[in-house]
Amino acid sequence: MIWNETIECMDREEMRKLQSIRLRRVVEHVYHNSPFYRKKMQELGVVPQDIQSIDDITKLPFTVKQDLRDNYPFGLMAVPMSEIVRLHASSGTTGKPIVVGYTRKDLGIWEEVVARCLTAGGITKNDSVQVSYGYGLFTGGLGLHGGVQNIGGTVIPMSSGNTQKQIQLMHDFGAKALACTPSYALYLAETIHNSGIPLEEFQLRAGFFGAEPWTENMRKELEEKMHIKAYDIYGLTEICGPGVGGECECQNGTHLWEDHFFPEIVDPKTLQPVEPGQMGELVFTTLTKEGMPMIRYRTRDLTHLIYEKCECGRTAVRMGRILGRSDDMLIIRGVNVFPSQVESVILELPEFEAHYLIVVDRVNNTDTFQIQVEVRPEYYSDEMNKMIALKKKITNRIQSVIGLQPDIKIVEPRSIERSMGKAKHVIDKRKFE
Ligand code: ADP
Ligand code: K
Ligand code: ZN
Repeated sequence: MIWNETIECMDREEMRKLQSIRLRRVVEHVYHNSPFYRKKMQELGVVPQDIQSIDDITKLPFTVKQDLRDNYPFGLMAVPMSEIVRLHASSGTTGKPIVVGYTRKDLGIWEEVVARCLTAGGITKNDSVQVSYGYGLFTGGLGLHGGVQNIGGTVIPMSSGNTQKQIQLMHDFGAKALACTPSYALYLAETIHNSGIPLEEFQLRAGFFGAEPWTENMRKELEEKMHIKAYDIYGLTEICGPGVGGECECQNGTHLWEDHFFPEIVDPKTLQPVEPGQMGELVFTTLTKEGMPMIRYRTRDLTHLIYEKCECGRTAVRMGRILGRSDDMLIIRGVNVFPSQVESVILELPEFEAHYLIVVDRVNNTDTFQIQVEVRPEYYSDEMNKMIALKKKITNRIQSVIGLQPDIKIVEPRSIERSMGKAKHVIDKRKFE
């Protein structure tokens, strides 16, 4: 099932023509209506006439998160506030929040792309979708909400939290799909299991998980725990929110809706485009946004793009799993570590749950690398030897994958705090020195 076949399956040359037309239009728009972008372009000596085709995109300046902070709150709006019908914001980790504004047309585009994602995951107007992303300034809740309504499905606007009730209503209302972070999905799965209600009494068959990095092993875990198909949905506030891309039933990369959000991959150091298919930093240009267009926005997300046509029939470019944000990369004793690598190893071992916490510190001028991980109840034992053997097993495995010996702390089942939104997997105490 394809929501917008003309676009999603468009011949790639045709797509480039469409992107070229739209790029010219958005560049005109920001040059004339956004003092911020006009100034940036003038600094590079670029005028709208220099941008004729999508290939000219590399002539345009990059935009970074700090630009949004420096222009807080409304400095990047390219339309009068009377045209802005919705604001969203992301807290970020430090400093001022990032604020984005949408015109009515922008909201329509958002509803369109989320509809594509849901349809790609097999959801139709006959289905109900429980939206357990947070509602409010965070884009997750209202983003999915708009998409479900657009396809004519039944939205169950749960928001996050109230976990017992989530389970009850999911059961009673017969939700076909669940949309939330993978961390919260894991928590919900555990709660279903503990509720004593047999899984067969739920009608859930798909999950739309995103807003944080997750791994293939986490997908397997969630699919097995809930008897569903788990689909990736990707997005970020600056570009529009969830729905910038979504996975199809082939589950082989996340299709990016490149008629609206043009993706590039650049080397994060040199900012030059990488060879097609190589890993680098994902950069987006919004081709159709009115309220707050983004030109070459650096996401900090590390991934690669796949341009071959997908088996589902869509030609829309696919993105590989996001390794993490470059900001999330830990450098421990000189070794680069992404939390997603740790997650992947933990989930390969049947004895452990997907709940973990990485604690990094510096003691006597040396980095310490502790991983707290929960053992599954059926493997938990009072016998010292058994636990020591388990610890050795996971230590060796992580050392061989990451190249760094961790200090493993096996903790009791259910002792690591559960997350209802984006999970916090790292405590880096070195930052507070
Ligand atoms: P914040 O910056 O406060 O976390 P956002 O909700 O805008 O606010 O977060 C967007 C970021 O979340 C993305 O840039 C990416 O790092 C991460 N993200 C979103 N969806 C996914 C996904 N499906 N897979 C991996 N990471 C994701
Ligand atoms: K308004
Ligand atoms: Zn596909």
